Formats: sequence, C-alpha cells, structure tokens
Amino acid sequence: MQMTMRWYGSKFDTVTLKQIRQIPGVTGVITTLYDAQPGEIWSRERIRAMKEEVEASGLSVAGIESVNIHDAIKTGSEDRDKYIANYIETLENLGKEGLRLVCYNFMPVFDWTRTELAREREDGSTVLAYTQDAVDALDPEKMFASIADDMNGTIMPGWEPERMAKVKSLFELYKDVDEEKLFANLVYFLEKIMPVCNEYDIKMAIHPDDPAWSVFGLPRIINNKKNILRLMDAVDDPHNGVTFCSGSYGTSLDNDLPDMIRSLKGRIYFAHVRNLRFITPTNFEEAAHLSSDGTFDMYEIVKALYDIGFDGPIRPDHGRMIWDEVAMPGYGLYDRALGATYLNGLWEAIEKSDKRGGKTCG
Ligand code: DNO
Repeated sequence: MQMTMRWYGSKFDTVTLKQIRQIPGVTGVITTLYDAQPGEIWSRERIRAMKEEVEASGLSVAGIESVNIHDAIKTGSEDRDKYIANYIETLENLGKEGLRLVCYNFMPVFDWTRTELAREREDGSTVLAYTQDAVDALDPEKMFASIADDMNGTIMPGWEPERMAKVKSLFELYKDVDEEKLFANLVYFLEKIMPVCNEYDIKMAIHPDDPAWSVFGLPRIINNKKNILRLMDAVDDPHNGVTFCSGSYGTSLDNDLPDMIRSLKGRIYFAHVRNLRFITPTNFEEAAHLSSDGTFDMYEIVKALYDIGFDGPIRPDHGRMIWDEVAMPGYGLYDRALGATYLNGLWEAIEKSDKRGGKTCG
C-alpha cells in the first residue's frame, strides 16, 4: 500500500505540501481540481500543472478524489450522453498524464452528510457528528445554513455554496429517481466509460454513500455488502472498483467491515480508513483513528486489507480538530498526521508478523 493524504490544492487547503511531505511514510497525495464544476472537461494543461506542483514537493499524485459526476448522469436526463462524453475526455486527459485512479460518488443532492461540524469532546477536541434526529427536524434547504458557520472559512467537498443555493431545484430533479433507477443510471455510465478506462488503465473507485441510509428520502445504493457486490457484478470489469471507506460503510452497524473488505478482494483500489464512536446507532461522532477511541477494531480493518493483498493508496480520513488548529473540518493537518502514523504502525506490525510466520524473534 501507499500511504497518502488528501490535499485540495494550494488555493483551497490550509495544509501545505511541505507539511504533508514531513509526515513519516506519506509519499503521495490524493488531489483534484477543486474548482472544476461537475460536467466540465479537465484540460491536460491543468492536470499537468497540478502534477508538477505536487511532484516538485517530493510527493506523487496517487489518485484523484474526485472527478464529480453531473446530475444529468445521475438522474439519467436526456442530455446525459453529452456529460458522459465530457467525462470521457477528462479521463483521457488524466490517462495521458499518467493518472490511473479516480474516486467518485453517486450520491444524489448531498455528498456526505453531517449535522455538526464541531461537536466538542471531553478532551476539548472537536469532531464532525451526525444525529438522525437533527436531520429529521431539518428542512433540507436549511441544511447548508445550519452548518455553514462552522466551516472555518473553507469550502467543504460536496457542500459548495453554489450547489447548496440550488438545493430546492436539485430535489426536484431527483423526484422520480428511485434506487433502481439510480442504480441503472450508474451502470449505464460505467458501461460507457469502461472502454476509455481500459485504454488508459484507469481504475474507477466508487465512494460509498455517507451515511449508509437514505437522508431526506433520497435514494442510496452504495451502502452495504450486497449492493456493492451487485455493482461489481453488473459491470464486471477490473476497472470498475471500489474506494473502501470505513467511516462511510461503518455508519451502519449492520456492516461487518473486515468481512466486506474480504468479499471485495481484487476490486478495492483505494482505502479511506477512520474510526467512529457511536452514542446510539443513529447518533455517531468521528473519533481519533485509534481503535480504543471509537467503535471499530482498526487492527481488523487494516489486517483485512493486508490479507487481500491491497496495494493501492490508503489515506487517513477525517481527523479531529486539535491543538487549536483552524482548518477545514475533518481535514486539518495534526490529527490526520497522527492517523497516518498509527495506520503505518499497524501495517508494519501486521506485515512483519506475517513475514515471520507469526513467530517472535528470540
Ligand atoms: C468526505 C469525502 C467525500 C468523498 C466523495 C468522493 O470527506 O469522503 O466528499 O470525497 O464522496 O467522491
């Protein structure tokens, strides 16, 4: 595996490439053209400039998160083929610049959903949190406004103000899209892009829905073992793969994370590894990466990735806000650096004990 960090580009991120480069064991970033709108064609020049900037810092671009999908594709509207053609051109340009991993999601209206961006914990750190009660009590149009004050002046992925200004019309667009239709639209999209992915060996890695159940009545299709395996079978091409995000699949306590990883052997191309702490099954907050701080057994998650021979990029995911850092919620430097170091430690221990056949020296 390759340890990486997500980086939004120097115009948008509070964390610098130099800082990332100094985290032991982190050799790459997962990045994007953060200001590109869904449906826009990414030019080779912009992709190359992004790569050159990252490489000048001594890091590599390990993958793109995300190339976002236009709503016309998700809803299957008449003009979807035009947007799919644009997406294909972006993939071609990425391929020509040697980039081979694309993380994307197929969530309607909202990308990941949290109801608090700065819930204070007992040690004074703050974390992102979700309670179903808060969602149930909220008008979706007010969702953005309810959390905007806690964004620390940053733009959060999937929560761009221009997009949030259109929430009402977005809901309108999705009103006839149920789970089966959304799934069929995803399969249609994947089938159209597989030839270009094969040509350039680009791995598409779908990010799960977060949380793993319907919010505001919107359909959810990438949320459990059955549904992700259904997608792998529906488009049975090695370039149709998975971003395994423990914090997203893990929002549902019905998901057995190590078991899901094992069942997706050979199709996981990217991993987001983080922990959650549950107060009730529908009220959870994001924890430090360490197993004992949350609900998940992080050793078992990393061990499952190791056992299936996972060799793609892995990244610590949302971190707590600690040490008075002011950054994009979930995406500060300090706690993610601690997370990367912890995950590297787990990996090293698992690898060494495997190579020694489980024996200790002595
Ligand atoms: C949130 C992220 C998501 C993710 C997209 C992938 O922190 O995990 O925004 O990047 O859903 O397209």
